[in-house]
Amino acid sequence: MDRQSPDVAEAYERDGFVAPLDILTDNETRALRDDFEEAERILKDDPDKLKLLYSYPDRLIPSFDALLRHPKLIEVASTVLGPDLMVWSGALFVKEVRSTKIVSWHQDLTYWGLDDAEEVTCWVAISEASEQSGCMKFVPGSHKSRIVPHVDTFSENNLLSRGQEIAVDVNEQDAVAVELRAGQASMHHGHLFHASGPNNTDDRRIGAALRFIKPSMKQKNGVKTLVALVAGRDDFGHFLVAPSPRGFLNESDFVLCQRDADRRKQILFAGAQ
Ligand SMILES: O=C(O)CCC(=O)C(=O)O
Repeated sequence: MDRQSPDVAEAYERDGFVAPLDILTDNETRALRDDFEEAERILKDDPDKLKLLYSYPDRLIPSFDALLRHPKLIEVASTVLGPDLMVWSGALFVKEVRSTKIVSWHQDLTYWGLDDAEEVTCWVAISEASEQSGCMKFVPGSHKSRIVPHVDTFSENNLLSRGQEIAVDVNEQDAVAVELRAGQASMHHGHLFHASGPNNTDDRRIGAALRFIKPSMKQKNGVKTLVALVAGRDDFGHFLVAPSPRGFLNESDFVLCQRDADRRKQILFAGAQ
């Protein structure tokens, strides 16, 4: 889809998602993947730092910080949220070669502790996301329901933090598989029902889930989580605005990320058994 088309806003309003959006060149996509896989190699014997890398690639690798500010992403996110944009999280969802890992049906905003729904995810394919490799599936129009009840499964096979899943029936027949070539993106609403299946291919399926929010949002418990201010201004001071990474895998950036991860744990696991 042409990202400049007025249809973007219309399709988003109607379906709760828009895809595919052409965002990155092959070279830009390759450079991001190379940087991420180089960082993985460097951290392979340090599980704590590796975990932070998956959650905070944008705070630890300069090219991922630049991705949040990519003019094409800013343009599509602004279509929905306006000119002032923060990124609340830029975590990676990685499904290894022939991995059985899945993501169960859920609505993103269920457990993030935010006070409003002024949020949109731009999910950028760093490698191909096909039905075979476990691309996301969306239920068009489901964003119009408010948050429905979820149950925690804590299943080992689920990439979500609590293995949370929607407790009401989701009709798989209604779902649309959103296939993306590497470098393309989808955007989806924080109330949209979505899920993804296993990776049955010989390549890793790597996606960066960029959570754009309006600076007027806040955490309901008053905690200031770490965000990036990527366009316009912050007139509210509800979040801790992160500096750009001080280098590639900089030690003080790890400290910043670990502090934020500790704060977020209290939010993401609130009420869990
Ligand atoms: O990467 C996936 O398969 C799921 C990602 C997801 O649920 C999300 O970005 O909201």
